[in-house]
Order: sequence, then C-alpha cells, then structure tokens
Amino acid sequence: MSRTIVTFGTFDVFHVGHLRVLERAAALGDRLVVGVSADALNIRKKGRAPVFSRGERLAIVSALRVVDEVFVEESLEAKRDYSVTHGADVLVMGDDWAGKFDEYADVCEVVYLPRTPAISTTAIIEHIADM
Ligand code: C2G
Repeated sequence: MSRTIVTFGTFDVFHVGHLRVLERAAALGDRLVVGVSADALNIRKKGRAPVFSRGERLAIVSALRVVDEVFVEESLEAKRDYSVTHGADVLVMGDDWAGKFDEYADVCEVVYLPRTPAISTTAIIEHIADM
C-alpha cells in the first residue's frame, strides 16, 4: 500500500534547508503532500509578511520533483483536518517544531527531522540587507 507523507511550511525565499527537509520527507514514503502557509498565517507566526507571495511560494514548491501535491495551510490548528483530508500516514516537520504536533499521533505517525544547520530565511534576508 502506498504511504503518504504530509508536511507544512512557509518556504519563503526558498533555500537548501527547505529542499533537504522535503527530500528527506519524501524518502519516508511514496507520495509527498505539502501545505504551504497562507500569507496571513505567516504574519501571525513570524510577525512579518513573506517576501514571496503565496502564489510564488506554491509555484516553487509544486515544481519540485519530490513534491506530488500542494495545498494552502490557512491555520496551524487545522493540522488534524489537513492530515485526514490528504490521507497522511506520516506528518513530518523540522525539529524546530519538536513535540508541537504530538497530539496528532492518533491520526498518523508524527516525525521531526533535524534542521539543516546555519541556514534560514531570516539569515538570508539579513545578509542581503547588509550587502
Ligand atoms: N527547515 C529545515 N532547515 C532549515 C530551515 C528550515 O529543515 N535550515 C525546515 C523547517 O523545519 C520546516 C520547513 O523547512 O519543516 C519549512 O520551514 P519554514 O518555511 O520556516 O516553515 P515554518 O514557517 O516553520 O512553518 O504548520 C507549521 C508551519 O507552517 C511551519
């Protein structure tokens, strides 16, 4: 039987840390579905609008070879519904979220993958601003 992996993120200013987590998530199953955060959700999470719009971030993530399907994540709290609707066998997140989604372990397996060190959207924005 095929195994569906679901993961979430903003994926703003797409970088190699994003690519690695999606590649490692995809390797855990047969089909990778990615919930890309709405702009309003990113403002709530990070206190600023994303650099790239939702449409641009969806276009980038959906073009990746390892990604089978994308949808818009409107709310952090709707993970149970999203996981069930998209048939998740495994919910994968980077370990900056470790422990935060354990409550969904009754609908699917919950796995936290180690983050790629020393790269983040915020660091890239600050680096470019300093150039
Ligand atoms: N990531 C990573 N290594 C990095 C940076 C990010 O592995 N150096 C991972 C994060 O852990 C996350 C994914 O890449 O699993 C997307 O990161 P963000 O775009 O920062 O996602 P975030 O805004 O944390 O949104 O519902 C959960 C949220 O929507 C997650």
